[in-house]
Amino acid sequence: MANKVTTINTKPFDGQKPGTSGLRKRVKVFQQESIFDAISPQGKTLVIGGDGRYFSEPTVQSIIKISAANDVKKLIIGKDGILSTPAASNIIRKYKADGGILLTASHNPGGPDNDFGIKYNVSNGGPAPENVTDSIYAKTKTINSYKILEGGSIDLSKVTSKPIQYGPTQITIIDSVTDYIELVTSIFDFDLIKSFLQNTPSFKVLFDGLNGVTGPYAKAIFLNELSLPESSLQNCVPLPDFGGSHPDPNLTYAHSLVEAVEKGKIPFGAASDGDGDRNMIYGAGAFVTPSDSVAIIADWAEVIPYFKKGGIKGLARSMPTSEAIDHVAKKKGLQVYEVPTGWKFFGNLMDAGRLSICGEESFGTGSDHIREKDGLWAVVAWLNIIAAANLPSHKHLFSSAGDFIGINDILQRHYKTHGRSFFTRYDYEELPSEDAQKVIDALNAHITNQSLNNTTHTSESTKETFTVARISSFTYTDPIDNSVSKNQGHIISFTDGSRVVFRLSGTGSQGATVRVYIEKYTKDETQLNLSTADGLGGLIQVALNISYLVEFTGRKEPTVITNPNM
Ligand code: G16
Repeated sequence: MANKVTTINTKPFDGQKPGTSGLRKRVKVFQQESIFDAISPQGKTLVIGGDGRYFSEPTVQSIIKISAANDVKKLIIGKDGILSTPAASNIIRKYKADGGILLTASHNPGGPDNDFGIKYNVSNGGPAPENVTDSIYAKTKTINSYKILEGGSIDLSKVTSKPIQYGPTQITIIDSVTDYIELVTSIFDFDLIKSFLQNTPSFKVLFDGLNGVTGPYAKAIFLNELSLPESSLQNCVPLPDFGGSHPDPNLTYAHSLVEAVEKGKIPFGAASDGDGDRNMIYGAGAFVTPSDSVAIIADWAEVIPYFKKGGIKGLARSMPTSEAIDHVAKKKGLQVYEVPTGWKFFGNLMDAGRLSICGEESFGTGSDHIREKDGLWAVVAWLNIIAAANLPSHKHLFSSAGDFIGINDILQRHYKTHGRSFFTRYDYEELPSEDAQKVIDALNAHITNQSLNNTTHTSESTKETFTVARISSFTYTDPIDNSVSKNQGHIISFTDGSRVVFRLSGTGSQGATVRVYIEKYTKDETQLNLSTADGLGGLIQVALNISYLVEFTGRKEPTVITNPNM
């Protein structure tokens, strides 16, 4: 079918450094040149998939040609070039591939004027660690040619019954959904969930795929496996531009879910992002912060067959994620790890058998069943927990008088047992890089001069005072391979245990994004039901005052607030 190798001249080009998770750029930038041959894939088996966003199909065809010219042994490609990020991680592991190329910019918008992205995952199924992304980046700075094998396009729309030979490369097109459903149904108690749903007709479920990749996976889980009606799904047709929306499951961008849940008073709503690794859990009047979500899943893990059988080896969170999971770990006598932002940092701990459940405040939750976060996994975990909470063996733990134990009952019980970490995140997106850097430079100066320690700050609005205990820059030493990751965010700790974290996002495609994470813990029963804004009180104001963020950036308001009013 194909045999002539052609060398295409190219030149090094700027700005190709992979961020927190892969390289994300405007489509127009990617159209200029290719970086694929930087990963040296000779003799390897690679999995190819992605969220099906605009520009995916031509990119898969390019990858096929470049792979064949580089003597890749085997390509396993999702039908239509589609594999959700968690499904791809599973395929890499299940079929013992050497790695995978995922064409996704995650939750970033898609379409000709929006973002495209490329991620390289390694043989454990997880995002490439920093030493690998650094070597890819180095290659982009010296590249002067790449090879392609001249040949026709492969029909990606048909699952192959036997591999297609393309030069030296065998190509298999697989169903995008089957293996993932097999995995998920082996993890959770689907019989229990199904029986709870059937016996509790007032417990309505709504899943919003935000027109991302999860639609077909959600259909298989909610309609086929759980026999829910079609009305329990919305926006479950994957679209190359996500229907013009921003496929990010948070209260700002997943308004289609929030509105439908509130209008229909739906007890259980959930959404996932463009590539299916993020999730949001939201029932009528009850929003679960991602930090609370992972803590609650960890607390209830024994009702999930996968953990009941395998045990819990350890817990983990990214540094800016609230310490809610730490309180669960303490009660259960489990080790909890604090890693930098980026799912890639959990991989070594999982591979070493030290970590079972982990999560990030950025709507990522997951476990060691794969090496990526997993949106639908988290949604089914919550259904499994709710179904178990409604069994007589657990129901007596709750004082609720309603028809069933729902999201809010579980949250309230959790806060009563473990205390509550009020948490929010302010994002200042698409800032000029120089302005964002001024914020970081000023924090660095405070570290150098130790000028913040023991200073007291008063919020103008609430008159509360907060005293700084210390300011530090987060450095992580991986306990498995001892690799060191520096400059992973600035932490200002206060004497009352509150924390404020500042960091630059590594996933934006335009300018710089400053994220401010604000956290305050309470065990005071009279405070547990406050709104996030009231729970955090004057701390937000104090964080902004200390950093001079408004003055340096000219932004009076953040672009996105996670968890604004709940
Ligand atoms: C990626 C990473 C996550 C990280 C998130 C936010 O998520 O996989 O681990 O928490 O980015 O990163 P940042 O704060 O640097 O923007 P995704 O869903 O975009 O792949």
